[in-house]
Amino acid sequence: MRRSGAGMTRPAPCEIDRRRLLAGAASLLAAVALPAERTAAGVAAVPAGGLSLGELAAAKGLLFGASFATHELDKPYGASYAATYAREARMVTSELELKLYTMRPKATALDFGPADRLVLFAREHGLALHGHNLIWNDALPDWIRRLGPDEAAFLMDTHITTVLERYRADIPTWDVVNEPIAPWDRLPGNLRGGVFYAALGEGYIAESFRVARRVAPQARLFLNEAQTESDDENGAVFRASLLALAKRLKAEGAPVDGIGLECHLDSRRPYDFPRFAAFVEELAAEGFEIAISELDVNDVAFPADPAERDRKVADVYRRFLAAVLPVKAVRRLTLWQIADHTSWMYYDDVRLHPKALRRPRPLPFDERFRRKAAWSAIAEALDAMPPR
Ligand code: 9MR
Repeated sequence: MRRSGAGMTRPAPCEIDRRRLLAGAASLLAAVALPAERTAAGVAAVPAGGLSLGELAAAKGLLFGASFATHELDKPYGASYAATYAREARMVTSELELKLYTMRPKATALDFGPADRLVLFAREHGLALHGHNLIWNDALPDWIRRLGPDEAAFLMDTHITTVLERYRADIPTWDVVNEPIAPWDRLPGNLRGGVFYAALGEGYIAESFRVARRVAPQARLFLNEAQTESDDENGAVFRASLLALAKRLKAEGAPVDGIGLECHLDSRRPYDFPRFAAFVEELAAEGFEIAISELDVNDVAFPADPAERDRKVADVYRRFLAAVLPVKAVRRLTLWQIADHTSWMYYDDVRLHPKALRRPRPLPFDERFRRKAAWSAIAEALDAMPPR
C-alpha cells in the first residue's frame, strides 16, 4: 500500500504472478481427484462435529464462502485445502482464474485452463461459484494496457461475451466491473483511469453491464468495490463516490443487480462499523443486493503474540459482522481465502519480507487448517444474525 494524495490509500499495482497458477488440462484430473494421503495433516486437520460456517449461514439464508485459487490444490497441503472448502463453504469466488491476465496472457492466447479447473472443483464439491471479475482497469497484461481506444472497447465486449458464453451455465453471479473508484487518478467521479476508461469514459461501466446482461440474462451482475469501510477520509471518499456512481448507473438503467463491498479490514485503520452498516443500508435502499465480497483482517498493527493477535482479529470479525449482518440486503459473505498461509497478504509478506519471524494471520483457519478464534467469532455472528 502506498499513500497518494489527501490520505488516499493506493494499493500497489497488482502483481501478475503466473507461477502461482498451475493451469491447464494436464493437471485438471489430478486436481479434482486429490488423494487424501497427500498431506500429513490430511482431511482430519479440520475438526469434525458441529455445523460449518457454510451451514450456519445457509440456515439464515446467507450464502457463505471464500475466494479460491486452484494453484493451492497442487501444494503439499492441497487435500486439506480442498477439504476445508468442501466442509466450510457453500460457494467459492475465483481469486485468479478469470482475471484478464490469466485468461489472456498474450494477444494470441486464450487460456481457459485455470477457470475450467475451478468449475470442475466446484461441481465436484457442490459449491456455488462467483465469477471475479470481467472488467478491471488493473491486473492487466501489458499488451492490453497498450491498446488504443477502439481496440480496448472491442476487447471489452469480446471478452465479456466469450467468458459468459462459456461459463454462464456454471457461474450464476459475476463481478462485471471491479474497483471502478480510484480517487488518486483525479478523474471525474473519482473513477479509476486505465485502458477501458480511456476508451469509453465512465460509459465503460454501463456498457460492460449491458453486454453481460445480453449474453447471460439469468446471471446476477455485481459492481465490486474496495476501501469503503474505514471511518476516515479515505473511507468517506470511497463511500460517497461509490454511492454516487451506483445512483448514476441506476438512473441510466444499467443492469446492475448488486454491489460487492470487499471489506479488507486493516488493524491500522479506524472503523465505526455501525456507521458503515448505515452506508450499506443506504446502498440497499437504492435497490441493490449487497455482498460482503472479500472479507479478511490485516493484523500488522496487532501484538506479536499469535494467540493475542488471533483474539484481536477475531474481535474485528465479531464487531464487523454484528453490525453488518443485520442488514437484510446482505445475501452473500465471502472471505478472501480461507487459511492464513493462502492469503494474498501472506504471499505479499513472504515476497517483501522473506526473513520475517512473524507472518499475517488474517483468516479463520491457520496454516494447518485448524479453526482459530476468528472461526468462532464468525460462527457466533452467523448464529446470532437475523434470517433473510
Ligand atoms: O488475492 C489476489 C492476489 O493473489 C492477486 O495477486 C491480485 C492481483 O490479481 O489480486 C488479489 O485479489 C484482489 C482482488 O482481485 C480485488 N480486490 C483486492 C484483492 C486483494 O488484493
